[in-house]
Amino acid sequence: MASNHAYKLISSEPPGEDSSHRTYPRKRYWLLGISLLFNALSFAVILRGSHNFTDIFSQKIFFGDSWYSSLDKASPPAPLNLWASLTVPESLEIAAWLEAPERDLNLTRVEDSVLSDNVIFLIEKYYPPKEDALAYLEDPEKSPLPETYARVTIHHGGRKEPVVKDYLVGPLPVRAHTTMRPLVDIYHREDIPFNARGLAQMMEMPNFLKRAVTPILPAMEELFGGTMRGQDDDTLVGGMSGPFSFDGSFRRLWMSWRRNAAGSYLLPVNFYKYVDVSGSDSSQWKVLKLIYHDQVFPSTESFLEAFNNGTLIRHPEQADPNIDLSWTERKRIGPERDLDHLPGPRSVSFSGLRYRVDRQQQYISWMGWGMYLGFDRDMGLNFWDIRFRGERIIYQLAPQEALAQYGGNDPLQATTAWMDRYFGMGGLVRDMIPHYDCPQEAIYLPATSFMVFGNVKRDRAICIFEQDTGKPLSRHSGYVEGEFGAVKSYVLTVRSISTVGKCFDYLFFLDGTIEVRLSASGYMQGGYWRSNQDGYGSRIRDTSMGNLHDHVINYKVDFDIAGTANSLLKTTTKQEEITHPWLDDDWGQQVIQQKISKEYITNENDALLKHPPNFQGGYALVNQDVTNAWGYPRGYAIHPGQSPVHNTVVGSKRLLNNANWARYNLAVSRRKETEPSSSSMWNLNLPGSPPVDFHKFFDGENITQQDLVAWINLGMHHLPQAEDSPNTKANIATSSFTLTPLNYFDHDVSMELKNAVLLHFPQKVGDPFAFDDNGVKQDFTCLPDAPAPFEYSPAHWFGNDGNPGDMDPEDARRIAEMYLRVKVGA
Ligand SMILES: [Cu+2]
Repeated sequence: MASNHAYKLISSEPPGEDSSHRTYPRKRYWLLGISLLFNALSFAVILRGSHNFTDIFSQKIFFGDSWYSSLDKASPPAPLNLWASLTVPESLEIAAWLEAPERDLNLTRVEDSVLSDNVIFLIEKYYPPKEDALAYLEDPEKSPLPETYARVTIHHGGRKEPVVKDYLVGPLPVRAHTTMRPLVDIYHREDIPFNARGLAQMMEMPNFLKRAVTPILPAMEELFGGTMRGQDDDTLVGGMSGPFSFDGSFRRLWMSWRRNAAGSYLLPVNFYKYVDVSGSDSSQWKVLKLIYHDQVFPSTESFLEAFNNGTLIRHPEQADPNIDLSWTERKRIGPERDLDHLPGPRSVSFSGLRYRVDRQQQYISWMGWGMYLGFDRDMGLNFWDIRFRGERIIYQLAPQEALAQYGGNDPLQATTAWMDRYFGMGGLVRDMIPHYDCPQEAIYLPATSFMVFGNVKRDRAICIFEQDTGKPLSRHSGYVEGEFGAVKSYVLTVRSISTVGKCFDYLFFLDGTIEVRLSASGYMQGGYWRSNQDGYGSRIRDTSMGNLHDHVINYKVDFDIAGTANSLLKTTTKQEEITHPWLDDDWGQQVIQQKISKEYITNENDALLKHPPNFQGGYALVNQDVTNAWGYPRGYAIHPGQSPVHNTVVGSKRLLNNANWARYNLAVSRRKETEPSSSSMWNLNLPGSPPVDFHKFFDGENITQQDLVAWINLGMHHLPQAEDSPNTKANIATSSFTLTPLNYFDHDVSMELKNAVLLHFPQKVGDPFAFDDNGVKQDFTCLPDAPAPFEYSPAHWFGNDGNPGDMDPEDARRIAEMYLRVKVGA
């Protein structure tokens, strides 16, 4: 059996969760505090009289983002966030309970394990039943606190028939009647085949590659002018494609060799291997096929034979060890632009931040909005109990899955259909780069998620900021008193960035509108350019191309419009030709115009939906039993935003039944505790028999006045182009949908905002307009304090022994890049 590298954390501080929050040494904190206090006192002198000094001081205006506690605390409707991640001590306690001999699980700590051991893959909060949660939110004092449960995933590699199992452990904290039972009722199959498992033993693949590559090392070094000997300066690395399996009966994948430089994803060398990595004994893993520049070899031996006897058609241009790879770097290039040596504008909340955050409970409120934040390993940031002006609109808003299906004229691209949930979009959330990822004055919130080697805590996992949208929310010019004015438009953004650069944005507007937006950036997964790749993407360098692919991202929106009983309203506009007797004028009696028709979709099976052609009409969730003042059912409409696409490809074996949600723009189903998500982390590797088959949610049930969930997609048909090099740009690779009140109110509620102006026409010709700004003066001034110095720190790891420590950078890279960049084992 291959030896396994142990991921031991390098201990940095004594145990204790809170001790590692700080990124500044304590002494520097004090100095910073004293200097800021002095600044604040100085500024107090020049502040306008209308400013209450303590108000200013209590906000964050003068301080960098470490001073969260200065932000005014929000008041959540119930004191406890039911969806908060488990704390490090909580997950350690569960791990200890699982490891106890009486559980009989025969567990090995993952850092000391091989594939044939039983290991804990995941320990995570299991969200409480909605009924219990709603009762608690309704009356937190009298209602019992819902019991806490954890979901635990164990890789039973030690069994004769290795298998992956999910368990429900609880109630928590661990006590006498805490039990564990298989968690099966949320899946469409009993067990997860071992071949579909997540990545736990990170060194198995590098060690296998070492074995696989050793016989052909001289050939590869000659053909590619590179090395892959398991050294720090290796110039070639492997990269895999998914899925790894169809139904769990095997685990096989295509791998590509790439230059080990910045953006290796764009630097393939046109050499591929199909490898069998099935089962729990990695000594049995083998290479099944090799392809060098379209020459197919059924074994390593036959490849070597061709290499040695001269029948291999070589491409010597690749053997040059000095190929210029600098174009994939992100270093600045090109001419300077006028005035670009100056920093651009940044927004400053001169009057203090206008939102409130309960950092402990992760609750945010702003301008009538309120919401709890949750965070999980699979998909990261999610939202609970989203209320506007005191009423719940959405019980849960959560991303579900992100697929990327590729095309190409090579074995890797033609077979890739990633589903990112597998890798753990939450676990792979990156600390924001302050000022560059979010505005300078953004508030950052931490998130903790379990990532096989322990808990990873990121101090800047989530950012929150309010911005002026730069245009009015509503306005009208006019001459009659009361009609000339404008309401300013502000938006609160809550953001998290996952993997290499997927920016998940949730924007809250003053009129009750929510925009869900995803912007993607980072390096593409590119292929080796040859003329026979035409039609599958674009050449972006001498031998590099970007390959055609579709992104589709699915979100769960558990609406509660004026209660949980909701219906799906379809609105269509159509052209009509109509005659009226009163139209007997110069134009004739016939008029051609458009007309609205509305119908309720009553059966779930009819609720797998596409946006209507030309976007004529749309869909909304409404409560038929609760109407607004004008007799319309109160509702929220789902508007397509930018690039509202569904997946182009239907029927591919690699996405046969594991991403059926991607066939539509949106779908609406009855909400069930047994259908918490449209996907699972194992769906990637089980397209033929997925743990969650979305189509099974749609079983003919009536959806009239029921608790409904809208599953909404956004995405992008990514036709790469030269400007995707080195990175895809977030302005173009953006997709969104909007949820907006539809007769939910009796009028536009943003008219209640005081950040508005009403202009009065002058009495006398030539006089300036009089105005009413509701007393909200725009002339707050002060010199904002210099932003905190730029600093960026690695995530905090808490090992499975509970001790905090630093991750060796190479281990951190390995965990972050998983199968996307695999260096040969040492
Ligand atoms: Cu893309």
